[in-house]
Amino acid sequence: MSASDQASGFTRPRLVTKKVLAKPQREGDGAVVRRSIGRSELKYVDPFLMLDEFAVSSPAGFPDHPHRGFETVTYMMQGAFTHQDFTGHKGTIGTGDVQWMTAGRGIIHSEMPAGEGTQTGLQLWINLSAEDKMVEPRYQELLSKDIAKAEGDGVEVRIIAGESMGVKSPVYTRTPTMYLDFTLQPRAQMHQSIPESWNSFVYVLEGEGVFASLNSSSVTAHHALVLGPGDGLSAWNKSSKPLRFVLVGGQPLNEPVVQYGPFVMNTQAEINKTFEDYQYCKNGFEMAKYWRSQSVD
Ligand code: FJE
Ligand code: FE
Repeated sequence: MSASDQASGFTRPRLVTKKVLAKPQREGDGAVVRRSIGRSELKYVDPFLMLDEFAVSSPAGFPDHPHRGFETVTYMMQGAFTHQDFTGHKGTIGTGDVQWMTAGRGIIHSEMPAGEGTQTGLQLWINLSAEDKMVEPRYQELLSKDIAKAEGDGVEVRIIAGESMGVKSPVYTRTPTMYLDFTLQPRAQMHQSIPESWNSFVYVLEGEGVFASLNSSSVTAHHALVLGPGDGLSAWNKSSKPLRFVLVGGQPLNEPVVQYGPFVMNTQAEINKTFEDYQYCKNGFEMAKYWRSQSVD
């Protein structure tokens, strides 16, 4: 065991089992996303259904659409997004802010860029267990200034969910989840423990990094790396520019998944029921009857 392993307390480093490049594709109304989790080569990393890196300029965006059965986590990288939902909840998140939305039994909302130019960020979809799929919708909003941070030895981490370097996020994760945003200066390295039974992946945002084993080749922006079994991850920045990536991990649900776009349930019968609820504005979709988002221009 090396000194750094001892410091972070893991002994079985995870290796990379899959590397996927997220190429730009169109989604919503004229928006462009780089989808990593959720594309055909990487359908589901239980409990994670989707990871999109979005880049959107007005008038493109994600107009009125429903969700049921999972959570969406929106993390702004640059610029701002305004969301409005059918319960009257409305707000704008800016650079570095996080909106953690538990859609549960049902949300209908719009998500539209709020500023001039290109607004960028990440949206992660986390599945809910059968037990939690029909919970009341809930928001947890974290402003950038309130996000827990830790730093040292050329490493800075923003703790969206979970714990790193002894610092904990206040976010409540119904499906136990870690979501860490690391920036490594040139020559810096990181060692992060990850619960052994969890699935985990890395998504590279900026720069290039060496992940999992020191002799592996470096990985550049827009790549997702699925990690294999083990209890931690190491990464190194051997380049001359900062390296930024997110490390996401979660306890697998090990349940059947039947997805129809924005509805994610356990069985086809539940999906059929969801269509019915949506169509007839029932069981969580009551407010859909007359609601339309307002133009934010
Ligand atoms: C959605 C197509 C979509 N990625 N990233 C179908 F585009 C969406 C959707 C999003 C989305 C929204 C934001 Cl703010 C960022 C995204 C897809 O809204 F929900 C379905 N069903
Ligand atoms: Fe949405």
